[in-house]
Amino acid sequence: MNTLKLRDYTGKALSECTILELYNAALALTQDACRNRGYNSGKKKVYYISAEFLIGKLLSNNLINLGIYDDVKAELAEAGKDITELEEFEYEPSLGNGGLGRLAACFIDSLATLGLPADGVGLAYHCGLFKQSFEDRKQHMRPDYWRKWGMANWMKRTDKHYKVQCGDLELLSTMYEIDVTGYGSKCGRLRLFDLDTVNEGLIGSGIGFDKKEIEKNLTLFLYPDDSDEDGKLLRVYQEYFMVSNAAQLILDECVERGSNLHDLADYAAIQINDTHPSLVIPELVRLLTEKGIEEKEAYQIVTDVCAYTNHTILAEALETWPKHFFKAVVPHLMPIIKRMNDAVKAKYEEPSVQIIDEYGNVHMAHMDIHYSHSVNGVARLHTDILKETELNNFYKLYPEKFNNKTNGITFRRWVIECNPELTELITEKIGEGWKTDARQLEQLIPYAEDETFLQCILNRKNTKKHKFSAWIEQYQGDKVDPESVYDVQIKRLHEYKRQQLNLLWAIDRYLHIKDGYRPRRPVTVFFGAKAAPAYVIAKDIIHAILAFSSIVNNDPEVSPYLKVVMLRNYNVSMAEKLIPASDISEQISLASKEASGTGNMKFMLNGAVTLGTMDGANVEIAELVGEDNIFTFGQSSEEVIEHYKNADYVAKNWYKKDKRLAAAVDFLVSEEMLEAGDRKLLKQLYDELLGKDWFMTFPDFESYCKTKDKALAAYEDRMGWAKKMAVNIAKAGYFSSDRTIDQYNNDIWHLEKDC
Ligand code: CBF
Repeated sequence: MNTLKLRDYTGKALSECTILELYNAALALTQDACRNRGYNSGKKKVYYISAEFLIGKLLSNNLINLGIYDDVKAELAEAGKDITELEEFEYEPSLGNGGLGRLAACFIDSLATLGLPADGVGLAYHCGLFKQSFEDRKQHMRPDYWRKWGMANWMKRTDKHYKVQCGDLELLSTMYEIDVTGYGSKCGRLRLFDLDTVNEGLIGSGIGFDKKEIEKNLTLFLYPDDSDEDGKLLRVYQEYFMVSNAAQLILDECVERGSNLHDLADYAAIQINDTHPSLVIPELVRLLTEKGIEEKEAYQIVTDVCAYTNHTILAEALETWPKHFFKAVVPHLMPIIKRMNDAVKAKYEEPSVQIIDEYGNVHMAHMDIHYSHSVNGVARLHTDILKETELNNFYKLYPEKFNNKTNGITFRRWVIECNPELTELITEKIGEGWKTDARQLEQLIPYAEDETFLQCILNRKNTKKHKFSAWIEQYQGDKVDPESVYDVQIKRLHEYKRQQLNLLWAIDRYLHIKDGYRPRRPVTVFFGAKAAPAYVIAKDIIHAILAFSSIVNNDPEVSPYLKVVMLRNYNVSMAEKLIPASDISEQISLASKEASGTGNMKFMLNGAVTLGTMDGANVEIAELVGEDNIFTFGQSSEEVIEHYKNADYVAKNWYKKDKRLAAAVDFLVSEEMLEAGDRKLLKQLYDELLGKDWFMTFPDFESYCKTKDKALAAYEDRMGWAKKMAVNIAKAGYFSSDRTIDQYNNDIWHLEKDC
């Protein structure tokens, strides 16, 4: 029973409190409730090391997990206060960027919920990614000072400090902790390291700062601009700082729990989330040998402890650092990495599997694979591609290490919290069980034939669409018709995700409407995306979307039928508002390139229907819902891989033979666009598409347009559409991160549950 009352934390009547006082009181209450629950513990613990934890706002999620949301809401209501005011007041932590970071956040929620002893380990960025605004229809970036108002109070400063030596530079860390509440369970922890000397005053205009001043800049930003050498070096400093702290913490804690270090694998599992934490491997070898363990044995211990998750096949994200970077930042690790490389070389001659290549570059993923006991991909197709193509030479050496762990999402945040309307409807039909056992959602299947239920689903979607429409108008002034189809693509801006394909469709529709076509129902195309600071074409795509939206939205002939909305500063909180309101989930990456996607799962769970390629986890979604309940199009991953192998794709040929496509592409540099936008940027994008189109937008254009037309037509059969929604919701249970984490535990970590 909850005995904690908000008024005990305010010192005065709630009705007299400011919003900040109420917020801080709710935060303190949450922390006490968490302490009362206690923390999952046990002999063996998993340390999930990640450069990102995109945790989203914390208050409501924590209150829900702790089972006290309704009590706090009622107490506030009694005092004439509305809990949504606190929710809106809360500032979203900026500790992550995209899918990988959001996945890490879902995982720590599930780890706590399942009673598994676990820590997330990362960095306490001051400004995280950046805050996006649009000026002159271009992306502008400002520091995101998220540790303000009450937010910093979520991070408890501890008295743990570690020395981290980087060449001549000695850094002293401080560890912070954020409680991670599980749903009806004990809690876990997110442990974030910072440097007291970091100085936000170093930030100049935009997000610029002196990249050489490591003591002052180390944890200012997540993924600082690495377009120059100093930026790249800074990333290596960050990565080493993160893992050295993690390694020291792990060894300390394991010894405290009784490990003699030879048996470290009985006390710790380390999950290396992508290659950013890979240096934990040589760092652990270094620390173990310092403590008297033979280097050869240290290799084995580290291999038994570490497991590596690959999140992408894109070369740019498979980190490779020149040897001289390591000599500058971690000279003491270089001899270890060299000896680890020699050990590999002695066993395997094949050049493509070496850790250090012939040019002296260190391949982080290669080190991970040789010195971990598990290598997993994040969706079935992705893992197959790793095994058969990208990492085939490694798979041949270590078939037993490779395994798949299809991603998942926490249903607490992605439906219970963000869509209480749908949650209530589901619970009314099938009871509470699905909240802890997501597979029970399947019990909804019979209701997909029940017209009353289907009407309820439509009504609740409608409520969410109206709410979002009101919110977006207030937030950025866009007027959106709730009767329009909400067609939504929200994710990082990357050419492989192909926001440009969606834009070309919108241009094509615009041209049709100008030609006199009058669609039966309007469509609103929503884009939400940040482009990495140094990613020029991604920024050009944002610019083209903004320029085009200004043309469409201001054209009285077109805007009753088509609107394009580019959301400013897209983040987790916005996704929580928009996903429940969405009709069509755009998952249109070039087949083979999206490792999994997790947005696709969130949309499905909230009754949006996927329009997507057979890529990443879309493949598994398609299998689960059946072809009547998803719209798929485009080249298969096999075809795409074949084209890359043969290097036979020529964009211009597609442009020449498809008039509709050519008209849409040409519109990018039309008079209207050049008036609305910047000639250089638009021309740059046009040239990129015609001259390269590396992610093969053109070959998929025709089938995309046809399939989208089919989806829009299907939308008009409201009962038919509601049935698709119901099946998607009912089949979403597989994508609970509780299932994913259970699989990690059963196959890789082998922890005992503390419950
Ligand atoms: O596995 C989580 C996600 O990671 C990425 O975002 C990544 O950063 N590599 C991938 O792009 C997604 O496909 C994947 O879902």
